[in-house]
Amino acid sequence: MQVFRNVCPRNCYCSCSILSYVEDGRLLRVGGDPQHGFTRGNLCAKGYAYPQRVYHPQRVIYPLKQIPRGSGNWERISWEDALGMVARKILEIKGRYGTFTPVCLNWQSGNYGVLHHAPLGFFSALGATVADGNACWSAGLDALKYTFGSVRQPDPENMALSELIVIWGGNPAWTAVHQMHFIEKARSRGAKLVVIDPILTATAARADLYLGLKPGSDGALALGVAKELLEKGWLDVSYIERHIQGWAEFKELLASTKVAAIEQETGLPSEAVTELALYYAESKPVATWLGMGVQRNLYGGQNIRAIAALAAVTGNVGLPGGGVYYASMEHWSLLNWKAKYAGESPAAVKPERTVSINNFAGELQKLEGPPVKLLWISCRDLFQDAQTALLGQSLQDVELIVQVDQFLNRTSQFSDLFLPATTQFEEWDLVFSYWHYWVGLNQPAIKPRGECRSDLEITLELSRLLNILAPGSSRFPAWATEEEWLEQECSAELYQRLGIKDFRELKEGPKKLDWPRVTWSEGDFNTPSGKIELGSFLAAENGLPLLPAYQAPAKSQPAYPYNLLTPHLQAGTNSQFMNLEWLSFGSGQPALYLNVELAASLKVREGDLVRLYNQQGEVILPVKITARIPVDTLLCYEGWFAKQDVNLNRLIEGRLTDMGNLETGQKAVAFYTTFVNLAPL
Ligand SMILES: Nc1nc2c(c(=O)[nH]1)N[C@H]1C(S)=C(S)[C@@H](COP(=O)(O)OP(=O)(O)OC[C@H]3O[C@@H](n4cnc5c(=O)[nH]c(N)nc54)[C@H](O)[C@@H]3O)O[C@H]1N2
Ligand SMILES: Nc1nc2c(c(=O)[nH]1)N[C@H]1C(S)=C(S)[C@@H](COP(=O)(O)OP(=O)(O)OC[C@H]3O[C@@H](n4cnc5c(=O)[nH]c(N)nc54)[C@H](O)[C@@H]3O)O[C@H]1N2
Ligand code: SF4
Ligand SMILES: [Mo]
Repeated sequence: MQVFRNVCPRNCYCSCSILSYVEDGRLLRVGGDPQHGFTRGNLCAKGYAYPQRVYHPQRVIYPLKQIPRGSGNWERISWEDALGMVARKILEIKGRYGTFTPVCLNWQSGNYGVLHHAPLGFFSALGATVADGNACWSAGLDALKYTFGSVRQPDPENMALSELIVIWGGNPAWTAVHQMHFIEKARSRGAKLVVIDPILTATAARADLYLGLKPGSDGALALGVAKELLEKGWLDVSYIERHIQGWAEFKELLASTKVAAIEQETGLPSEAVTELALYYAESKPVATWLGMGVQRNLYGGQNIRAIAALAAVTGNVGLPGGGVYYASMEHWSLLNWKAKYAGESPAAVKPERTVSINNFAGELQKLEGPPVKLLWISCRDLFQDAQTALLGQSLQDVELIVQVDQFLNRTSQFSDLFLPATTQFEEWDLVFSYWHYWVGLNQPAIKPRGECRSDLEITLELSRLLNILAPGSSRFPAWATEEEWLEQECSAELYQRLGIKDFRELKEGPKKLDWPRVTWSEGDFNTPSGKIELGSFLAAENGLPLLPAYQAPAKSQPAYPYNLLTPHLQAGTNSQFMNLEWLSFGSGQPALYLNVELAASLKVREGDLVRLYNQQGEVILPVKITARIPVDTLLCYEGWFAKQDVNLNRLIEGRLTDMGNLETGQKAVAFYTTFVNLAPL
């Protein structure tokens, strides 16, 4: 038996290091890697199920052509014919329109490995249209940028040093499983855990204090707590005086905040506000964790600003065990990003035209200039977007649709060509985390199955073909192998901070970057004023409130009285994994969760089918009854359930959040500001 090192490249906080056990060229099983200090020898259930994914009978291992589109009639085709068809089409389009902008890339979160950014580099350098924006976190990124100047968080392993951990709109017991170790470590020393979430999640179930507020009302709660602390004289005045800009205005904002309005907005009694204020007052350091759930609401950005303000005025920024956690991307700058920028600098390789990744179907129809005629889809299931009901109409005039993936998914109905991608066990790659500082390597533990190729290899071959047919048309570098690319990706500083001289040394185990464990300890904020900006002129210039003022979320209308929440599921990662037998437990089946009282009033029983609908469309789901959600809120986990597909996102209207364009080019979709009605069938 040989043992190889791999990393899980999913869009997941943990980026686990994997030990892959191979016999006779076959991946027998995988295990956690004890050398990875963050995951400490553990994976999640999805991670342990990888062998089933690699050898899944439905995994596509040869290029396929669908004749005609939408028929499900897939025929095998050679790589040469498939990529030849794409290259000729790209050039024909250029000839017809005089520009490559009718060629479009839609790429997102299927695989965040460094080399998987290659399609971005290739299509940007070509002068094509590239879908930009980000489904996860745009509003929150902007909110933190306005407040602190940069999105920067402490080492998440430091959470073990906290006295109080307050999680706002995150469910790490499912979505960041290994962080729970550091939370429990803190608790074993007496720390307390507070969870603020409309749903009594698996994380909330462990909390010392759980506040089940109304969706979108976090800002009201945070301001209410700050007001209470101010009135009791429990704020950190010395920290405020040294580090905060806009304190006088913020104080006025608190003065004008009415307790009755907080109760009304959050649905929480004033005692809950007092209780949370007491937790903040009695503990230091406090770690504040901003989950992504908070900012998937219309005014999610403003709510994040208010929560960050609370962390600041209580003096919980810049000290070990304290700080604001959301995301960590600054260490990604240690990579050269050659794949992402086609071997050039970010400034030199800008897409000719962009289209929002959010509401992609709707945005395609609004695009100015030549329409999209060729669409390349990689690492994406378009049914994860909002406005999915428009997809058929928006894609019908696209003359060639190419999809690169491991499985035929919902998007495949629109694809003409399907190109089979390798898994992380069949390729070289480096994977960085957007949460912790460990870096790991993917090395080919097994040969690619069938004719699978990595996104980089496919991109390289397409580039080569284009340059044969029309010399000079593609600027994408011709460094041939994945290993050559990785050599180009690693900067000297990266090696130095990892304490290695060559990326191949990571075969011996993942390494942790030498990177600051505490953030903002020097008070060196990156804002224009150099302080924490509770009053942000930059925000005001961008048409946002100067202060983290609370903006009430959209309210339900009589026709659609229920707020539908569609958060992330336990047994999958977005659209991935639910086609594996091993993972059809727990949240692994589509269901609509109804509050027990609502179910009684509607005379609906467990397992009954209901029709869930709004002005966008409808879906039919079996009911599960629960006491864990409020009576006017409905819950259905997002994801793709291969056996019983539900086009859930046709219900997502695609209203935009208040922020997001500063950091990711596009405002995010307010996925959780969705209202529906339901009718028993
Ligand atoms: N209703 C609702 N919708 C949501 C959300 C929500 O909370 N509610 N969350 C949103 C969020 S945060 C996100 S990040 C998006 C995620 O949605 P997407 O960006 O579409 O990401 P995934 O579903 O993770 O993966 C997409 C595809 O990538 C494929 N893939 C995996 N590895 C590779 C590879 O190496 N190469 C290629 N070419 N393909 C690969 C997978 O098989 C899968 O089909 O969904 C969003 N949609
Ligand atoms: N198992 C698993 N892990 C994952 C993923 C997955 O799909 N499955 N996806 C990965 C990706 S791409 C992402 S973006 C992250 C997302 O992971 P998380 O950060 O945990 O975010 P969400 O699942 O979107 O939402 C978390 C919680 O926010 C709550 N919420 C909704 N609206 C509000 C609100 O207004 N206020 C408050 N306080 N809470 C609210 C929801 O009820 C939900 O319980 O997880 C990553 N990890
Ligand atoms: S999905 Fe997340 S927790 Fe699970 S193996 Fe992958 S990185 Fe680890
Ligand atoms: Mo995400």
